[in-house]
Amino acid sequence: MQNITLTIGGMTCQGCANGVSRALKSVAGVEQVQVDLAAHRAEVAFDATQTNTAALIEAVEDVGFEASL
Ligand code: 9UX
Repeated sequence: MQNITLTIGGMTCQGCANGVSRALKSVAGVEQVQVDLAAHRAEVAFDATQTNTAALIEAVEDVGFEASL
């Protein structure tokens, strides 16, 4: 298991945070997601044999937000 904290850009309400959470959870191998709207961060725990940081960033960007490590 690997844990990362992404900085998320563009979240302005809890709906945005829920959307980011859903997008991350939809990635195969993601085990746990905690999105903090106020802190503009998402903590993600995932199986590194199934996915990687680049794929997680892409999943967030695909739903209209920015993500960086
Ligand atoms: Mo809230 Mo976010 O109404 O795109 S869901 S601003």
